[in-house]
Amino acid sequence: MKIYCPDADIEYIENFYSKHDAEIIFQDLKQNLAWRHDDIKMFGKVMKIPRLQAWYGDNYLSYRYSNITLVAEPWSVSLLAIKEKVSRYCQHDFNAVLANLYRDQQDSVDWHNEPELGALPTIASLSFGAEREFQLKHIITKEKKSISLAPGSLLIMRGNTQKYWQHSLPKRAKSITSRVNLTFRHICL
Ligand SMILES: O=C(O)CCC(=O)C(=O)O
Repeated sequence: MKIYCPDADIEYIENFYSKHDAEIIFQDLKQNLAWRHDDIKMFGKVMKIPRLQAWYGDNYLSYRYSNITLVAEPWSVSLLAIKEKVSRYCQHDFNAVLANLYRDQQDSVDWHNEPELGALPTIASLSFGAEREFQLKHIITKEKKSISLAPGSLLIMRGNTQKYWQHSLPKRAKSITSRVNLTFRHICL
């Protein structure tokens, strides 16, 4: 299903994995990925980022944000199988994945886009575990869009999406159980 956003190319596939398979993958990723809890420096203060993360990819690719450099762990068997399925659907080659573990409703990711991925990047984002609200904001018009990301769903952002839209996953007041997100990317070498 196409999500209508001006200056963007966004597709949402709700049942990319069945609910049954999504739950098995969720438990596996939650237990077995090399989760880390990094610090970031914001406004001169050091604080923990509000989620756990893990970074996997080809040949020790590194990923840099907010003064943190993550060096890729080698692909696990299960991540490779997921990557193959996502690549086949998207007709796109990915060489890295950033995994996010949102432990509860207080974990989040702030507004950002992905300038380090170059012009017109394709990002494929898979969701497992609790359903969470994903928000998009046009950087010029400030128009907002919100998509509820179901477990087993795939969200693909292509073309101009990163140029014109930021995205975030906000904290929530009401209690929410954990969620794992995988965002497949192609890092330009
Ligand atoms: O968890 C999500 O759905 C979004 C993750 C994200 O924006 C990111 O990893 O850059």
